[in-house]
Amino acid sequence: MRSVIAILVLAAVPAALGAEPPAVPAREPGLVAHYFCDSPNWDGNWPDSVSTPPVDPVDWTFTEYRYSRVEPIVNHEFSRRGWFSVRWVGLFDTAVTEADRHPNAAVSARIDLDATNPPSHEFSLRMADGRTVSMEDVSRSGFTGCVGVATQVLLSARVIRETPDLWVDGAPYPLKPGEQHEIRSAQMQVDVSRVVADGASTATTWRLTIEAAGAAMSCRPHGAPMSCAVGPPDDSMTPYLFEIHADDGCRLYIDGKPVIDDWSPCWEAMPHAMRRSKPVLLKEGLHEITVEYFQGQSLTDGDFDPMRLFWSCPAKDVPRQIIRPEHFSHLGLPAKPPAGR
Ligand SMILES: [Ca+2]
Repeated sequence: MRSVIAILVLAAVPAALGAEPPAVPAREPGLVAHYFCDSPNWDGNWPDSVSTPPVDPVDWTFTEYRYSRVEPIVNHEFSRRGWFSVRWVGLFDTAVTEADRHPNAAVSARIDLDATNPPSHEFSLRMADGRTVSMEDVSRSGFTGCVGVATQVLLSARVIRETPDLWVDGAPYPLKPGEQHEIRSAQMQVDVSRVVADGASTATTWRLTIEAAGAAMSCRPHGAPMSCAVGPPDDSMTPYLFEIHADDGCRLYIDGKPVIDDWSPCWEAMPHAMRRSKPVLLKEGLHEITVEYFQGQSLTDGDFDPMRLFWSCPAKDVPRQIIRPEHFSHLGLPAKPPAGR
């Protein structure tokens, strides 16, 4: 009872004196990025001639705090040689806007279709003139190819013969088994042409090329309704997907829980440089977010190493895209360097 009275008295003092209550820090746009300088060449444990270091990166990153600054998004091409680590911290707002639903991504693809697969809905083009082209058409003996403008492409990884060459906004986009991918655009140049045999195989192969300057890209588990990737077990929770394209290691935490954790060197051109989360169930609103990255060696001067944070939310019709700046905020730039996460 005494403590309750004390609280009541303390609460009444500011009003009695006419003082303002303690100000709640206002949210400001952007994330706070803390930069650390790591030991050059990790003290000799990762010489330039070696692709994979013989030591654990965790022991050589976040070693010397240098500075902090506010950054609007996580979308970098670090061009400096060097050894450094970055930790972005702040708040992430899951509320979706119309701008999220209609991004303009640059999509470029060259995909060899395996016509020996059974005809199915696993591949289809919807052309601007209303025609459709599916795997069934490609498999017909009289098919001569298709060139023109399409508005929609549906792809499943099961139609792919080789590792596809698919790029979205300059980053590789690996197609994974069990996922169906949709590319939408008002104007998308497509070309399905026969691949000239190299003598190693007599099988007929068709190559799909796609070029679109303004496209929306989304993916969902194969067979799921187009409007929802994963059925949320709780109506108040929505599944979100996160991806990081990084050379080298990266981590993502939301509300303190690991969502992506791959603290290993990785060349940007390798498919596994795109790290994908599992669906993350979140309530709509603000969440704490921490993103971490380390840059190990760049093999050449002037090399550009990416670190980009993407999201998608099929349940809210948000295709895969760099997370826009409207979703990030922070409560002020700290005066002191951070002491760990
Ligand atoms: Ca690197």
